[in-house]
Amino acid sequence: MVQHEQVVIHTGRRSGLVVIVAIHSTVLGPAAGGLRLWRYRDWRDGLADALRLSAAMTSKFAVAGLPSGGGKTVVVLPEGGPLDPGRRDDVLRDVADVIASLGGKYATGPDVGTGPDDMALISETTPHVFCRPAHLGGSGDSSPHTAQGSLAALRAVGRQVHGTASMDGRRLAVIGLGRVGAALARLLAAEGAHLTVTDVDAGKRGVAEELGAVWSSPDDILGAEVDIVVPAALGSVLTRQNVAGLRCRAVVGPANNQLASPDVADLLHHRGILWVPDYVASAGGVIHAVSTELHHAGADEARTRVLAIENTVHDLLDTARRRGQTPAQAADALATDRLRAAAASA
Ligand code: PPY
Repeated sequence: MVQHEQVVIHTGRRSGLVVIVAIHSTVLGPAAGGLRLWRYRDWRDGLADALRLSAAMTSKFAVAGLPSGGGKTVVVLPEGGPLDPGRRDDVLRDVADVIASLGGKYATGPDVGTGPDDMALISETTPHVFCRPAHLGGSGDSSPHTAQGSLAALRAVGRQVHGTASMDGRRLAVIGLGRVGAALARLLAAEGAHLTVTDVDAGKRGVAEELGAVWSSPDDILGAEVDIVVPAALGSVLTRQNVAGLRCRAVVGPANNQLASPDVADLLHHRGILWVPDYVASAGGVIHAVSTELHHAGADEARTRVLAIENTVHDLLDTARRRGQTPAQAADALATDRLRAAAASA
């Protein structure tokens, strides 16, 4: 799956930073995928991230049944403190130039380190950008919808593992309290879930207190005795090594690229731990943005499409069980089928 149509590696003329746009596939339609501003030791690490994240976007759209392709943008930030605001604008304008040069083959959106205001700035240069603030005609912050979509995936898993979609009394460990993780933790707490939470930023302890959640350390939370572990932070949280220490029935959450390597899905399966592929559970944000901005769905219709993740996951788990596959294999097969069908009819 990791074979890309086009990858642009560009040094921004204003910022001097490396901008990488990876277009994995436009077989289903023009590519979309967020803009990640992140620190990497080497620009090649940023490239590796862009390649993996863009391939996951292709699968995300394919399984969601949306006619969009997979792409992603990564800006390699230098090590050190945060970008000052002037430098940030330079970076965003550099990114906007690259996107504009692609002529509509790829549109960006928010990802780790970016939000609606950044999208507004990019839209001064190119129309190929999702999730501008609502007052500028965009669909706004996608994170509440990503959280809703992950809750839908959790409900499908609840039905399968516990016989009920309700999160009331369910024990969950949420890893990461960024925009999506905190929104999801709030939804879960409101429904009566017992939460253990963590974040690399200890300043997020206040969120835990507010939700009546138990605070854990990022190192310990994977071993928490809970029903479901919910990855909601940066990728590669599940490794060959740490899967052995999990004490949960399932791992389901909105983080992208949760597995350090694809074979971790098999290790989880062998341990009897249900893993819903990240690109299925994290699709709520793009489903909402693309439905609203490209397909002109109203708020109710967009919400219905996000909540349909529950049925998508339910069907995937069902298919996997019938075929004796892991959910990852069933999801990959579904994505591959849809891409093949689209390529054949093109
Ligand atoms: C993702 O879902 O991983 C994204 O890249 C976010 C996103 C949201 C809206 C449009 C494009 C990308």
